[in-house]
Amino acid sequence: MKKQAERTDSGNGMAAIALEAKRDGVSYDKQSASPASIPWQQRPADSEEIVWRHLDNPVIGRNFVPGAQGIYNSAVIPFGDGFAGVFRYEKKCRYPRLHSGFSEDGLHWHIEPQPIKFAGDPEVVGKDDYAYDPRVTKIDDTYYITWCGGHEGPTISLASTQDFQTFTRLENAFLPFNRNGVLFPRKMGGKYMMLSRPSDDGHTPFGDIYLSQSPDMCHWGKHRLVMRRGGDHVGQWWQRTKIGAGPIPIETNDGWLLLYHGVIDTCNGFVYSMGAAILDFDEPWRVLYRTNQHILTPETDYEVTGHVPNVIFPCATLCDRQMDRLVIYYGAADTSSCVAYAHLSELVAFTKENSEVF
Ligand code: BMA
Repeated sequence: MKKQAERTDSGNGMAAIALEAKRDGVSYDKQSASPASIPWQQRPADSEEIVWRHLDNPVIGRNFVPGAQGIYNSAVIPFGDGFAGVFRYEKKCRYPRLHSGFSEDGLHWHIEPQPIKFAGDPEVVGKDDYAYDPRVTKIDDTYYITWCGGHEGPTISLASTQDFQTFTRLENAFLPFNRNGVLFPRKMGGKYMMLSRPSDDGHTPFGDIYLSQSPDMCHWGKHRLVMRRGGDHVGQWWQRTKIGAGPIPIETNDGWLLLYHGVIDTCNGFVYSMGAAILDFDEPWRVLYRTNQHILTPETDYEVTGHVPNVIFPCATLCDRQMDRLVIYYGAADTSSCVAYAHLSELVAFTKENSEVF
C-alpha cells in the first residue's frame, strides 16, 4: 500500500486515476486513446458472474465472409475515431494468417480480405509463413503487434505500424519454440517488457509464463519466471496443464491486471478457460494475486462446438476507466470471435479476494 501511495502522490502519471481523461465528453485511456465509446451490455439481472458474455456473440462468426473458415484469437485496439484490429484469419486451407480490420463500434468489423504484407529485413520477413494469435499494444506513438509465427518452428514474431496500412517486421523476439508473446503497454525502467510461454513444436502439454526485458525491442534478456501451471496442491485443476498470457496487461491501482488462459487436459482433450492475476507494478514478474478458479469457461454452444471444442482464448481488452468498464475479446472454439464484459474494479477485487499464488 505504501508503494501505491507514493505512486499516486508522485503525480508521474502512473496511477490509474491519472490515466483517465475526457475528450468530447467520452472517457478514454491515455495510452490507447480513441474518442469512440467501447461496446457495453449490463450484466444480466439473473447473473452473479464476474465476467458476462455479450448477448449477440459471436461478433465474428463462422463463415463471416465467403471462404473464411474461422476468424478468432484476435486483437483490437482504439484507433482514430474507432477501433482497429489484427485478426487470425483462416481460409479453407486452414493456414492461419493475419488480416487487419476496422470498426466504428468495436462489434461490427470490416476485415481486409488480403493478409497483411510486412515490409522489413528479408531475413526476418522470410518466406510467407503461418501467423496466429496476435496481440496489439500502443507504446508512445507506435502500435506493436506480437504473434506466434513460423520461423523453423513457432516463436514470437513482432511488427510495428503507425496506421494499420503499412506494417514493418522487427526481429523475432525469441528462439523457437515459444507462444503467447504479450507486451506491456509501456517501458519500465527504460526497458520494454514481454510475457511469453516457452513451448514445443506441437500442441504443448506444458507451459509456464515468463517475462523478458529489452532496451530496444530487439535484444531480449533478463528472463524471469512469472507463473507456473499447476494447482493440484492447492485444490484446483483448471490450470494444471499449461497457462499463457492473454490480453495486454492493464494498469490498476493494485498492480498489472493480467488475464490469461489456463488449460486442463481431460480424457476428451484440452479445455481452455480464463483466469486473472495481478502482477507487481514495478517488478511485474512478481505475482501478487491469482484467481483460484476460472472466471470464464466454455459453456455456450459457440464455445463448446467448433474446430476445437472447449476453447476460450482471450487476446485483447478495451477499457473505459471512468465508467469502470472492461470489454474482453476472446476466441471461441478456434472458430469465432466473441466479447465479454466486466467491471474493472470488481474484477480486481475478485482477484484479490479469491487468490491462490503458487
Ligand atoms: C493453442 C494455440 C491457440 C489455440 C489453442 C486451442 O496451442 O494454438 O491458437 O486456440 O491451442 O486449440
